[in-house]
Amino acid sequence: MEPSDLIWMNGDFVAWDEAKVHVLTHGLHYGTGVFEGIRAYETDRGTAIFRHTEHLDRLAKSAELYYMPMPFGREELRAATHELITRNDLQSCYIRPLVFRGYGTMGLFPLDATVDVAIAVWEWGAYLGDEGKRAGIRAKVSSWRRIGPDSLIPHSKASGQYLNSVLAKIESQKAGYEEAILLDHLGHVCEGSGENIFVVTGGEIITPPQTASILDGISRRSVMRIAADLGHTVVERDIARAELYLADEVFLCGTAAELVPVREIDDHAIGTGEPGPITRAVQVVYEDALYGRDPRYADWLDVVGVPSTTS
Ligand code: PPE
Repeated sequence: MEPSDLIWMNGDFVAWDEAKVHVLTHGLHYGTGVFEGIRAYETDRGTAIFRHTEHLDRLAKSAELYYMPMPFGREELRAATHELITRNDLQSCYIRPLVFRGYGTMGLFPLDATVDVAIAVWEWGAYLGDEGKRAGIRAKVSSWRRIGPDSLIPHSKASGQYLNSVLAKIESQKAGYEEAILLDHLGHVCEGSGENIFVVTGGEIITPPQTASILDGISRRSVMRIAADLGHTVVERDIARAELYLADEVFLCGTAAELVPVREIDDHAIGTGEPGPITRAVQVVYEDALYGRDPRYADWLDVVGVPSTTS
């Protein structure tokens, strides 16, 4: 993050230090924003954005769920992101588009407030550490339940909803663990504070279903496809808390975190206490897909500078 870097705001490229909002911005007070977390990797074909279309689709859906009209279309945001990465001279980066209710209206009825859009890009290392990706992390089941579908919208990647993740993350860090695992409103396993979760038992790969208040993760979908391509059975079903402790392997996945083995949960060693063979095998192919090394997943990459074929 250099002051010379640019940020895209409402159609303009502005200097990093000039990308400002008013203190009475609606989203700052009420969390009325939606966002995405996307990554671009250096590949043989050039800098490539992983599953860009799917992320931009989810951004639009997250906005729609909160009655927020998107002032820019998917193609405009895609082109802006390409130009931003090029102008900031980045070979790999994290990409953060944010759509939020802006300045000018206070109070809880937001439909008259403006909708602003910003995109920032920066270099962001391994979210749970390089060592975590290699050797696995220690996690704690949070005392905070994941937001329920009867109070907020788990399917929307909305800014205000992240207070839930923040509480869980603080609790786990203060207790000496690297990540929190949240249960859903019914007590079933849901996900990490910023990752989806997979459990491996008896050779079967299990992950919580859409009805378990998960974020419909794009890494999750990619991992499910890769695991199936490797010949594994992948099942979406509710998971009981004790199944975590009894599992042969557990891993988390998300854009920022990528694929991270979990070696211990609530002080129970998972399997042998080291990343298991299925986790490792899926992790290797997943990383190959991210870096464009596996031709089977070449169409998941949006190469920066290459025009869209969809419009
Ligand atoms: N659940 C939550 C709550 C979540 O925030 C993420 C992504 C996922 C699951 C995985 O979704 P996907 O990235 O589509 O596979 N979390 C983003 C934000 C992290 C942050 O600290 O900010 C991310 O990974 O970019």
